[in-house]
Amino acid sequence: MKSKTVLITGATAGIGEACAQEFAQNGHRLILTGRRVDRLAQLSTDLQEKFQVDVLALEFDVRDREMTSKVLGNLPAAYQHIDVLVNNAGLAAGISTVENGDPEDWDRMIDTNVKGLLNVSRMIIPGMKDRQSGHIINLGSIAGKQTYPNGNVYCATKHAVEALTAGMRIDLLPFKIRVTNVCPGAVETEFSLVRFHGDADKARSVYRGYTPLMAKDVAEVIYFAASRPPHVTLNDVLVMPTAQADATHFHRER
Ligand code: NDP
Ligand code: 8X3
Repeated sequence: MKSKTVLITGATAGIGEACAQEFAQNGHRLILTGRRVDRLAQLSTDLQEKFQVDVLALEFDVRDREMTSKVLGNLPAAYQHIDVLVNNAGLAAGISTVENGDPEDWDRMIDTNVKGLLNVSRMIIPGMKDRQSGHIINLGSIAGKQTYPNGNVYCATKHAVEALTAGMRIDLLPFKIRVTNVCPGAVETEFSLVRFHGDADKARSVYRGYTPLMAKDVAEVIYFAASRPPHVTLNDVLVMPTAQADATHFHRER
């Protein structure tokens, strides 16, 4: 595909960072966002040097609607024409029954995964509508299709992403804007470290005994979706480790 401007939220780690690598190596101009400014700066420098692409790094929290609007409403001219938005920033916080859950964890998940996605999308969609082109790729999950024990609130946020993706697709249909839901199973990133509030042993145990997806595996799927010709949309992609049948069935060998 011709060179595009691609905005990736949550590019400081995991799937977002792998997407940045994937789009950069294919020669696309990037806008990378996240809260950890050191990582953003390092990644931007690395990609600029390695692939000679333009990179704009933007530090903001997608939960902060005012800041998100301010930053995305004042993009430098060269970055205003966004062709692809990858709504990737997201997290799970905690894993427990509802009555034992921490309401602060609920707020983090709902505010990031649902409202954060909306905060970013509302700033990017008008330009796409004006240009009658664009592609929004949302990070759903197997957790947006099924629920699993103690996953209640995280699963609810990813079910919301599924609904928002379908809703956006209908609303944006007259404007030739593609909307894709990419739904991975288990991917070994910082996801579980964040979910278990920094407990590395618990995080590692999630991926014990089988080969999970790597962030690059998901980034390649996202790049494939983004690089289809304009008349082709991948609406919904469920991508799983071979050792995972659904949200709860894993084949562990070790
Ligand atoms: P990581 O924890 O490795 O990366 C998450 C990214 O999101 C980081 O760059 C982080 O940046 C960013 N982020 C989190 N909260 C915020 C915030 N409030 N504002 C801005 N950026 C934020 O996780 P993954 O790469 O695994 O997750 C990426 C997406 O993929 C998520 O939406 C997740 O739900 C989804 N997913 C993950 C799966 C998995 O098994 N790993 C499976 C299915 C879906 P920073 O902290 O610097 O702000
Ligand atoms: C992340 C995958 O199965 O932990 O969305 O919910 S899972």
